[in-house]
Amino acid sequence: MSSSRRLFFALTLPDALQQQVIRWRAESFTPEAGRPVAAANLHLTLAFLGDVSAQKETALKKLASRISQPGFSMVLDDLGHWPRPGVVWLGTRRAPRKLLQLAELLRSQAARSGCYQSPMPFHPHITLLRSATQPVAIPPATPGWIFSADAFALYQSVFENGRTRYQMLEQWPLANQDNP
Ligand code: 3AM
Repeated sequence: MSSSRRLFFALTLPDALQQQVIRWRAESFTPEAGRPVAAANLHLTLAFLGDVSAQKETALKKLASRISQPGFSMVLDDLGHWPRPGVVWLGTRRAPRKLLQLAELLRSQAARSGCYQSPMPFHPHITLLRSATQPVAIPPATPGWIFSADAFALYQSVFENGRTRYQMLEQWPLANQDNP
């Protein structure tokens, strides 16, 4: 019998950046704005995979291990609110081509492996607040952090005790880092 797990590929925020973002978030949004995503859950989704069987998970890990893409940096200088899913997010006005290529590669591999991929264009973002369905005062600017990505990871979304926790299952390096 095979079990399935809810999976996605994502970039992990380095610890120092994670801490800077949550400190700034606490000063920048009121508690009414939405429910803060736990620091350890902050990530940039590259490809959502949905419920994946153990067999398909093994195949996806094999494909991921063969990816040879370069690392990249991006400036986190964009903020937005999507009232429909109720999400306040942090992103970039200039998505590096290498980020878009990595996401496209993972999404097309996922689609070929039978994971449904949304036809919506990829909008790289880090979800900061959830349940943000009411109008939110979005700060005019971010501190402009630099997010350097030197690896990508496969995560499992675990729902337990009324909470979602993202657990990293495996991580793969990106090749030599260069400029944004
Ligand atoms: O936190 P973000 O927005 O990056 O919204 C979910 C979260 O992304 C997204 O996958 C990430 C990990 O759960 N997600 C959840 N269900 C989804 C779906 N059906 C989805 N993305 C696309 N389609």
